[in-house]
Amino acid sequence: MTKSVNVAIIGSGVVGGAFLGQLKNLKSSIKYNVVYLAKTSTEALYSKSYEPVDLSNWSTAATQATLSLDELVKFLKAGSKPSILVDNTSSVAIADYYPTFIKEGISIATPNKKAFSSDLSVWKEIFSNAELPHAGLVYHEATVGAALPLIGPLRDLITTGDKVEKIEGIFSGTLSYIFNEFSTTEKSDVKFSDVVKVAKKLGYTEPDPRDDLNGLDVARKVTILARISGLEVQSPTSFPVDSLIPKQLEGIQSAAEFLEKLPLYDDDIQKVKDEAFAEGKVLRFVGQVDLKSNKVSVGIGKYAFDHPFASLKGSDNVVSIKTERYVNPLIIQGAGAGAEITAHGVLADTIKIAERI
Ligand code: NHO
Repeated sequence: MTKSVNVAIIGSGVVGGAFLGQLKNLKSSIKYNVVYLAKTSTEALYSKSYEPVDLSNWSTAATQATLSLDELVKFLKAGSKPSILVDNTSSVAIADYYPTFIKEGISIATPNKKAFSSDLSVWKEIFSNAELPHAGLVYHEATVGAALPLIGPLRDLITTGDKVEKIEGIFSGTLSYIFNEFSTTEKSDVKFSDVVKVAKKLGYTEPDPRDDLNGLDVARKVTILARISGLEVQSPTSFPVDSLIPKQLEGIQSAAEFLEKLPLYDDDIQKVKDEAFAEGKVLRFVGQVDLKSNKVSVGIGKYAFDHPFASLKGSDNVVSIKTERYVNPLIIQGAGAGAEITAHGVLADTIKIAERI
């Protein structure tokens, strides 16, 4: 008999839309019944009889009001099949509900970093609930490097007894692009503010580039990797994070005014770049977890021209994991951003769950 699972999907934005496209074309021996699709926080597609949503016309089909999270748990539990919740939003409210879903036996696949990188108590509740009998499974590979294999391999190393010593990497596709263009192994006078503007124009930044430049996204990713490695990081603001937003521009209201004034501070970062260049080094925006000194940090680092971080291209991520076994660090590199790439990370997690439940 064909195995089948019920899937509830929340969010149909950049990643959610790509996820639905990939799920529609998935060739699998398991049948994925999308029994609930919340397109937005107010509109959903589902039927009381658990009739699967038609993925060929989800964007135009008539919707009804979304279920509350409590109602969604009840709806999924009353279905006759094991259930997977795919959260393709960045909602804190949904993230805060993960412990309940898991305790109720509903598994989760998500690229939403909020639950895993906010207060440590949420992390602990999620993973202690996951140990309960009949609990749901939790997969969140796409919360760190889009679909780059980071969380899975890291957990495998730790489960099999390896000890992580240091993780260091370029975790932001946006900041990877900005620094790869700004600080090169060839002498260049390209201005930081100009690179930020081009990155925005190419759609590499968040709508407000300050959400990339403040380093918080990287801090969240580093928090997740640190916690998996055994470091009890309280929150993504509990360790030093160097923001790239000049102090004097911190109080500015609009993104447009920020971009207009950013050139006034080009000389400061240019000086740091020139000093690094004179030492044969480039600047990169990195996150570090040092398990020997129990320190976590995010900020600008200097790397020799022949270091793997110096030759990065485009918006790629690169992560170096040094462990007792990997004396020469394990280097994982590749695209760390983009809708299709992120969506396939979430779908691969959904498949792993479906195979196990
Ligand atoms: P959108 O496009 O804003 O979509 C969110 C959708 O959720 C919207 O349709 C909204 O209406 C819906 N929604 C919100 N609350 C809801 C609720 N309560 N009920 C129902 N629907 C609700 O956001 P994205 O871009 O699709 O992102 C979705 C999640 O994936 C976020 O948690 C985000 O952090 C994560 N994510 C996105 C990307 C990406 O490519 N956009 C990446 C990683 C993770 O690797 C990607 C990347 O670019 C990383 C980063 N920018 C970098 O490294 O530079």
